[in-house]
Amino acid sequence: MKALKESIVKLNSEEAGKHHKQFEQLAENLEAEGFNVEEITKKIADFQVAIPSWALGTGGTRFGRFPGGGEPGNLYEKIADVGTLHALNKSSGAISLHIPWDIPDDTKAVKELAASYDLLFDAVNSNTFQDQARQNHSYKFGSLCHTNPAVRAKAVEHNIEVIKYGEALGSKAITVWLADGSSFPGQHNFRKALSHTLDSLGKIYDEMPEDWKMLIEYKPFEPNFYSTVIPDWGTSHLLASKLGEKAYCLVDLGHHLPNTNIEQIVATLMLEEKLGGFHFNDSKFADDDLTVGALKPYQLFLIFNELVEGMEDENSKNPYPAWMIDASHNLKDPLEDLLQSVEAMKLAYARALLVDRNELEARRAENDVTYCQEILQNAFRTDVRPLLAEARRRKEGAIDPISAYRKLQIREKLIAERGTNTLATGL
Ligand SMILES: [Mn+2]
Repeated sequence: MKALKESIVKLNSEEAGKHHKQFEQLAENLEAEGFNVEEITKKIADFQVAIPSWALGTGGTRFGRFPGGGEPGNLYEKIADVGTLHALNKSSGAISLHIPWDIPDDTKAVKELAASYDLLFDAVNSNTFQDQARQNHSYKFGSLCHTNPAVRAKAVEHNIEVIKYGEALGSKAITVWLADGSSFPGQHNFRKALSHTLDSLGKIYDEMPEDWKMLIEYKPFEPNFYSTVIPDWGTSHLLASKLGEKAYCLVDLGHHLPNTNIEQIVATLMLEEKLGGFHFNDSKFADDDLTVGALKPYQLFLIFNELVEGMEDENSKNPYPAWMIDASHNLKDPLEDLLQSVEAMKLAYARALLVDRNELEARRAENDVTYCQEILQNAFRTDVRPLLAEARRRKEGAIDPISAYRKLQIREKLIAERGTNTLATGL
């Protein structure tokens, strides 16, 4: 890791001249518009996104999987990969574990290794959407909602076990995503399915440490195609409200029907102080799990605009949300893809910081619709890449992470070390 850091600093010195010119120009323009460039650069530098342990290998589709070489074969190698990302972009300082794909067999060693890369453990994720080997009760027809109390008890027990793993690593939240639902009309008693789910979540909630959060994810369809037990933010909010103050909603960008106004959902949940977490990805048709910002960067900006508005509201008690990437890709090098995703999020965040909120409110009060749009689009159209590069450079991250990744031949080195036939656990 020390060698990687030195190589990055060396590459930066080669690119410094061009970078400084671009940064100085942008900083001058922004200062002239009244922005505090130092403050904004610091906010960008502090922004951290959790990397999920399942995103470090090549993703598959239901038709097949084409793994690349040098994939991490165990949790220790996954942590090393997140460490590499963090060294390059200085914004991937946390890892989100999925249990049971990545069970920490030796929590002390896992924690120490993560700390050596300056990584924390973010929310842990349970899995009741697959049966594990030798499982005595099947989740085929649901987990926390199941008609059979023994299956529900098994799913509750699994979630409590995930919390225990998380506690040992220093996590502070559990994310619950359920595949529970029905694929045919008549299959579910909707009222019973929801009330069983609430009851099961309550049992998990009661086992959470005092300083933990439960993040409840929603999704309108898939893998079930007629109904899901938690289809939308309203149902997630209903459950979180009934469970108590440690339960929050989690928004996954891919878990909405086409054209849903996600930024408005963000605003509503923050107003209610119930937005606990965020899963970032992008999509064209459904839960495509494509690289963040690959298709709809303006929507991403509008979402960050609401997030920044909520986060900067001093009267709001909404916690600082847990950010995580939730993407799975089958074509690109997973590490390059993650660098692109984190970059897209930071671009949207930085642009949202350039929205003049006082001016926007003043124009809104006058119903100056044209100028309201101008304010947002001026921020969106600002090329903030030099700000991001400067934030990274100051922390000895790479001015250009993708270019550094290629120049330093990181994938080639991983293949030499791990071989071409490795297969990461996950989907
Ligand atoms: Mn998700």
